[in-house]
Amino acid sequence: MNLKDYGFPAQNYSIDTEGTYARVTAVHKGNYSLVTEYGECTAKLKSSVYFNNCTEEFPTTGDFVEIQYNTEGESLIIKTLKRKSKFARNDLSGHGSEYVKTIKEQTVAANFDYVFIMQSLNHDLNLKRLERYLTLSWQSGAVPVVVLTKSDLIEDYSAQLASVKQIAIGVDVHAISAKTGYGIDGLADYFKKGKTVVFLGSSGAGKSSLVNALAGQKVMSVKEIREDDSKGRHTTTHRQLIRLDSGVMVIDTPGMRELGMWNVSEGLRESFSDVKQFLGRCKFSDCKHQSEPGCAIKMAIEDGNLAYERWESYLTLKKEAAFVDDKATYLRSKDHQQITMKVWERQKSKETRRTNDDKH
Ligand SMILES: Nc1nc2c(ncn2[C@@H]2O[C@H](COP(=O)(O)OP(=O)(O)OP(=O)(O)O)[C@@H](O)[C@H]2O)c(=O)[nH]1
Ligand SMILES: [Mg+2]
Repeated sequence: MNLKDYGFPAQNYSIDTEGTYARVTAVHKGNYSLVTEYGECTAKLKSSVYFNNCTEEFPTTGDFVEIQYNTEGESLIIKTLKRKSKFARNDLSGHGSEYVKTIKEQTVAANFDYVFIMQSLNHDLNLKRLERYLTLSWQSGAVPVVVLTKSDLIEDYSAQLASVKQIAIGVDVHAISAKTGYGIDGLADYFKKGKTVVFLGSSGAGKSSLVNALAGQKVMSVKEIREDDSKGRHTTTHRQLIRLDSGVMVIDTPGMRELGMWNVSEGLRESFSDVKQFLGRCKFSDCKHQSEPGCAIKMAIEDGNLAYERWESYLTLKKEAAFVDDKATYLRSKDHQQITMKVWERQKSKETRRTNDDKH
């Protein structure tokens, strides 16, 4: 097997490396599934690199890594290679009321060329959620594409399409049906050999169904959505990189319940370019965009050049991102302090043991 077939940019890496290069196809609680030039294998992280020194970023699905290949058992991951893109969110799921605890970056996938933001045209369509996806996707370093699924269920979806196009500025929007195959040919430009596409969206949006339609066979499980509220059943439970016969890699992901902002300065600039064009144009440079005279934002809204909802969304996401950034910095320093304390404690108990041994 040649790792280049999995999108490995071999020209950027030395062939004299002591280790072997690999791509992460799935992560299962500390166990990594990889593809290497020798075929598929499983691996764990090398503790001295990932846990003791905390120098490397934890690998995620889609990452290229360097490993110590073991022909007889589990290999060891020794380095996470530089990413060309990553989708990171603040993982708010499963936390209590104390907001400070909810600051946790989750890197969903890495090294992809396109992010397919998937929402179904019937019950799942949600513009506020779409704005979140677009902001995080622009930040990822790859190109976002909106894919509206289940077109076969709606006779006329022109209104939905128009409202999505209004907020997905500079982004291609496609309506498709995995069931009938409608619109799938229109995605051909993204599915070029060697490219990687990550599928994101709520449970039940039809991500795995599109994987299967592209593969021409069942590679991922698909389950009916709940009839009472049309919610998905969280069928896909881990992120999986699949190489299609066409030489394209697809990363299927579980439906995400929460989509908290992380570092999104670039993402906000791109996804809210309609808002950004008015910023900095106010009469006063320190304008708070409240009741000051000559406020360009206020005038744009009054003149109908900017939708109020867009301004509101922009403020909400910006505020959330600033809060997260603040807390993340705080928690990082706290983590560092805790690690230092643990090392000291370990050293101290070692010294105490040695002193006691000397006494006996
Ligand atoms: N009518 C119709 N149903 C579809 C289409 N695509 C998916 N479905 C149905 O939607 C349901 C959920 O599809 P999945 O592909 O499992 O959705 P998913 O996004 O992978 O969901 P999770 O794995 O839970 O995140 C299944 O019952 C599919 O048959 C479509 O184009 N048309
Ligand atoms: Mg799925």
